Amino acid sequence: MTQRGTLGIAVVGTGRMGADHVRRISEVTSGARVTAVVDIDAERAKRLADDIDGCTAYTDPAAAMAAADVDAVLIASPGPAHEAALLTAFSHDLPVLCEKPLTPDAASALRVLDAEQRLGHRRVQVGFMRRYDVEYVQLKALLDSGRLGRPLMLHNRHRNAQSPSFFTGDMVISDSVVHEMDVTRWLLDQEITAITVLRPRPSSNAPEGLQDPQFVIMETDGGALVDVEIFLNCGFGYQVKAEAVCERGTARMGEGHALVTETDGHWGGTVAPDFVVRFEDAYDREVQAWVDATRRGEVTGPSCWDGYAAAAVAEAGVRALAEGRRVEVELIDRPAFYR
Ligand code: ISE
Repeated sequence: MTQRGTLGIAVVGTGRMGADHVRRISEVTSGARVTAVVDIDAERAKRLADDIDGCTAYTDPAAAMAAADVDAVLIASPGPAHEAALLTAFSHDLPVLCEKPLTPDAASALRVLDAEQRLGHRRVQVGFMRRYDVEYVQLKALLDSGRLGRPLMLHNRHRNAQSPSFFTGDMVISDSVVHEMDVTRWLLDQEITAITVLRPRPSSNAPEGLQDPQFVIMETDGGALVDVEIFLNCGFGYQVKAEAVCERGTARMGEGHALVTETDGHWGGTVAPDFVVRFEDAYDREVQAWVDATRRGEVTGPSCWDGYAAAAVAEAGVRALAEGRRVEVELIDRPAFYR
């Protein structure tokens, strides 16, 4: 711990998400400060560090994690780099908040699971931030109450204004729909057993060769059906909506009932431009919960098991997209360590 018991955090990856977490920890989160930023782009890391007292810029995650003023690690680098960063954090027995996906596929996620179990205690909270979104928390509380009866179906719509230039059809599943995979498991407390991906004619606004939108259907071990419209080039903004259809009623979230204006014969509201804006409050709550738990010597929130389970579903989804068929999800038995 640095001065006054404040958690010194190394942020690995200073792209859109990592830079926003640096801002969040520096300006919003209590009980923590950024003492290291890491990026292969040395200039970008230095520009961030120069604006923060006592913060050092690194290009090597291992060097940052060995620093005396680093007590915890927030991994916000691209998914394929997560396994190495996690294993390095484990070698220093550091607590980690790892942005989703834990890793892009089941095999690498299992290597992380095995390494964490060898430590003998949980070290990772996975960055499935929708579990901290107020509307999703209310939806889960309602479903858990039983007031609507058994959930039969979930209808999801997940829209981005524009996909990043590097995005592939597989990433639509493994980097975007992975949120609905986790939130389905969390809302229903069930595992996903099979996945099908349907391919509408791509939007003319999607980059050449990108299958966008896609329509995903998932089946759960509790007999529920979950569908996801994933549309990453909708053009008008960032929207995440969900509707639970239960035996005795329905519940919807994400309808955007924030500020509604009426003027000049028109009425309406606004649509967030991207996920950093739409889920700002959820990210704030997620990171504060991680810092508070870490300072208590605890690990809470989504575990490596949740990261592995989502990776296994995503891997099956990528196959379903490629092969045009329903693919069953293969999961190992859940270790007692994660029960
Ligand atoms: C991004 O990484 C996210 O996590 C967003 O929530 C998602 O909407 C976006 O499609 C992903 O690329």
